[in-house]
Amino acid sequence: MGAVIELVQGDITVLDVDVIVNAANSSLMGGGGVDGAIHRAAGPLLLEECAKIAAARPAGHACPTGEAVLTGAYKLPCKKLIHTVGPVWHGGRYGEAELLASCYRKSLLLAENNGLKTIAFPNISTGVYGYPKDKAAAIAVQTVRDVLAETPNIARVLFVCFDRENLDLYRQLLG
Ligand code: AR6
Repeated sequence: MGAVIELVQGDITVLDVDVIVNAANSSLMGGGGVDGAIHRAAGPLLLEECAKIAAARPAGHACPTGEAVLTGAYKLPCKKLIHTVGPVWHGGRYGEAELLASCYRKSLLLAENNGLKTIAFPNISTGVYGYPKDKAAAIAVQTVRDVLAETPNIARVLFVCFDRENLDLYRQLLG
């Protein structure tokens, strides 16, 4: 049985899925955009858990770009959070595509290995980090389709688009 891929418009924090993915930065200490929205909705215990993870790792490298970390979800309706760090867009010749694909891949594998069957992704790197939305959407959809072949327990993947441009791009790619 293949997983279902769905497109959703709006705020990822309200979704009642097993796990939502956060587009974090490598400090894991919060920020703006979807990261800010997730921390506000989850409450201060999320930052406490992130600070503990950060304290055990090299300064500023709590989660390196392209990696993913699992935490509790606290006041959010989902069960868990995955924090992943997308690449900053520097023109496309600095491994950005591989790093962005790695965010989707590592997040799906982390969900699979923790028994989380439904997962919602924001459009990683397409806000403050400046990744061109068309290129990022193509990588997101292709990577998720590829990795789902290795994650038999994942039943549902939601792409959550906050802005209209991303929604239109994903609609085209998903048909
Ligand atoms: N629900 C779903 N998507 C959202 C929401 C929301 N509530 N809010 C924004 N988006 P960004 P990045 C979309 O900037 O580019 C933070 O400061 C937004 O429209 O959140 O990966 C971190 O701490 C965009 O399409 O993340 C990092 O420092 C997408 O989420 C840095 O930003 C990603 O935009 C990460 O930058």
